[in-house]
Amino acid sequence: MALQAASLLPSALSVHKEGKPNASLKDAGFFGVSLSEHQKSDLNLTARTKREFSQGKLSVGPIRAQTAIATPSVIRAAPEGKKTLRKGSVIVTGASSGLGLATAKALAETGKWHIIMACRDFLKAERAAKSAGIEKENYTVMHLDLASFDSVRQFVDNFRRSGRPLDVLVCNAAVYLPTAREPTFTADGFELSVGTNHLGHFLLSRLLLDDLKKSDYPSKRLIIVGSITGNTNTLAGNVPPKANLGDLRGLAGGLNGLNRSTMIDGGNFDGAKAYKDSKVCNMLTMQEFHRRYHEETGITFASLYPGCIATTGLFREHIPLFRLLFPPFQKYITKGFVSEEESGKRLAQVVSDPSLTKSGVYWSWNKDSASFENQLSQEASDADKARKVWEISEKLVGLA
Ligand code: NDP
Ligand code: PMR
Repeated sequence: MALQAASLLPSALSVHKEGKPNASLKDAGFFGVSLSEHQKSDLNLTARTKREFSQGKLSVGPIRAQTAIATPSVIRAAPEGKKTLRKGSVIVTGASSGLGLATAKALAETGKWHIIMACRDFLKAERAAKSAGIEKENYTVMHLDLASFDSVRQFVDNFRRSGRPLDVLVCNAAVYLPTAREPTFTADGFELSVGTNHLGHFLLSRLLLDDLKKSDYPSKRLIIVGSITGNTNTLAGNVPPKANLGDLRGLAGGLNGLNRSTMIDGGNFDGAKAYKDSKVCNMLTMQEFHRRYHEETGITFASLYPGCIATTGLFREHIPLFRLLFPPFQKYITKGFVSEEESGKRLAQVVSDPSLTKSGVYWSWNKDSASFENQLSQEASDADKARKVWEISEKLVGLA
């Protein structure tokens, strides 16, 4: 157990790569929090009743992947005169693996959704869709590299040219670089984790908001995947290095590492912290969208923590020992583990469940896999910070 605990600690708690110490103990405060206390506060909240998805029969024939076809308007008269609903059209970023792929699969299996898999590696995504058994008429792969604003704009153009409506956008893709000693950068010169996870998605969702507004689907949604590790009101969020955006001086400085810091709070580069900070930005952005646009557009804005999906590619940059021990640690010790399949069902619920239409919510699931509205940490629910992150981000992505 001593070995397990040590090897599961983050870089700040002495992770070794190639035999070299990575960093020293910075903060051991989280050891004071008992797991049962945490689980009580994080998992035992009111369970929402899951209702059956009941949107009626489909009226649209198969749509071939890669083809540009205008989708018919939402309600059509079926031959027998009943009103039926067309397939929903959902973009999922990072659908080539993990949560994104599992969500695409879960949605495709309902037969009610056409999934646009927005991925940086076209062939990987095609292969992933095939091996997950997603039927060809239920998905289209479109190229999107969130680490390049040009690519984001190009994706939006291509998507519009496809003639498909946009009913739901899921900002899911992310990178996590816990062992990086030096920062790496996006095409536009921003630290890679915040640049991809937050800024790329910020530009994408701002540009696609107009498309969502035009949708005539009964429930239009914009979902940005968050995480427990960005929330310092949880045990997981207290594992160092903790998320902290500070006064946003690094973000305002452009995160370029030349004359400015690569970290949002202006501190020294730390890959694990950069990821957690990016998740705080994701959760703040969702709330700022809600405040600015929910009433006017009727769009549901939501975020979620899908559970600890300890087997995904997110941990590919971590040391092998971590990748080996992390799943059993989460399964048997924290009990926060969820399978990719289960996490996909959860996100698919946020996409399509008629009972999850409330906007501005950060969804989580309890032990019985029932969804509930979770509490965000103080920082992740700070309205003033959300506005500032929004205003700085729109300058950085060239929208202001
Ligand atoms: P994966 O690594 O399996 O999936 C991440 C996806 O993002 C991959 O498809 C990856 O593409 C894609 N991606 C990475 N960079 C880019 C880019 N520049 N442009 C386009 N796509 C990109 O990880 P998960 O499935 O675990 O992560 C999905 C989401 O879930 C993330 O937002 C993560 O923060 C969140 N999450 C995960 C948890 C977990 O325990 N795993 C817990 C809480 C939240 P490629 O396949 O080409 O690498
Ligand atoms: Mg965590 C209930 C306790 C709990 C939960 C639900 C998670 C989820 N983690 C918990 C506890 C702990 N973790 C404890 C006590 C430790 C110290 C041994 C610990 C360590 C740890 C590390 C080193 N945990 C991690 C890491 C990572 O590198 C992961 C990370 O932070 O990625 C950013 C991680 C995670 N723990 C989680 C979840 C969901 C992650 C994945 C991160 C995410 O996507 O947000």
